[in-house]
Amino acid sequence: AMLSFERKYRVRGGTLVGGDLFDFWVGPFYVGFFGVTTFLFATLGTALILLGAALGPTWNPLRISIAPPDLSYGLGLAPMMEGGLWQVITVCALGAFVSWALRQVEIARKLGMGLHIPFAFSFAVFAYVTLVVIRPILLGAWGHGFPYGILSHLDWVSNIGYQFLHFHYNPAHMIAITFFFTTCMALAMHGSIILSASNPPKGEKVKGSEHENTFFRDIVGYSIGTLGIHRLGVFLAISAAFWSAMCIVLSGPFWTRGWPEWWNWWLQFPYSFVG
Ligand code: BCL
Ligand code: UQ1
Repeated sequence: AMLSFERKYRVRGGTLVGGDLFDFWVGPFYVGFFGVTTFLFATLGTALILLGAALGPTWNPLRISIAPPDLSYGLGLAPMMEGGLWQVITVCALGAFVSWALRQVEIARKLGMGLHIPFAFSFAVFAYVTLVVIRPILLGAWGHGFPYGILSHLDWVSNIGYQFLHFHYNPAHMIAITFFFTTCMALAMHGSIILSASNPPKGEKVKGSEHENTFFRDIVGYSIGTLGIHRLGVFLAISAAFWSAMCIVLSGPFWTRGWPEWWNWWLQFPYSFVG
């Protein structure tokens, strides 16, 4: 069944590719040219992961892993069972993520909305592209991508981390983590203020933005406002993904020693703040 407002918004147009050809819905889902390409890339990619699992040594979901080619293949194509599967799956993933972003663009255009959602999602895609395309190209081998598997990708993160001795000293990693944590704090504050304003004690009226503003002014002397908190939230979240991409692209292509050593400039500063 269609919700009462859904019919009103099932309007033609806004498409980037295909004109009216794919401008229709299947159940609640808008299709569009990029709905078709998302579906095809995602289905093929998933099927190839299952194929890789079937040809691999285990069906244990934690242990299934599809590895990139050996470093000796450089930036060339590898045989299917030697990392070629990983290469095709990566193309499928990129195709699906980019298609998804473009489907967001088409729906936003159809509804006469801003492009904030595809803009923000692009930063997550950019972080993935940095891991499996940009950094491997800068280092000269697809083998620098991460393996597709639950435990195997954790092992990759750990190994790359220790290659740089102590990844916590990577300044961009510090910034990324700070943005992730601040994003959580901002959403916890926002979610809880909205729920508290809309759930007054029995018999009292629901509270609005003046109460929300007053709460934050009383407790921290400042309220960013009901529109402002959403601007802050999207900025924090986008920054988390952006600085994640920075922290890993720096590691190898632009800094090859341990990250603790990067701080030598600070330890050798000619004066001290603490005597
Ligand atoms: Mg670290 C990376 C936090 C300790 C080594 N580390 C990261 C970052 C993040 C982080 C900043 C990963 C997020 C990211 O990239 O998002 N690390 C972090 C924290 C600690 C930490 C909080 C901690 O100790 C408290 N890290 C360590 C230790 C090192 C270490 C010290 C290991 C020993 N860390 C590394 C290495 C890396 C990180 C190496 C990285 O490579 C990684 C990073 O920065 O990567 C960029 C970005 C988001 C994405 C990439 C996701 C993209 C999603 C795509 C677009 C869509 C997927 C759709 C999906 C398939 C569909 C699902 C369908 C469902 C049905 C819905
Ligand atoms: C806030 O000031 C505000 O405006 C009233 C919100 O909107 C409902 C919020 O959700 C939050 C969390 C704040 C407080 C934010 C800061 C940076 C003080």
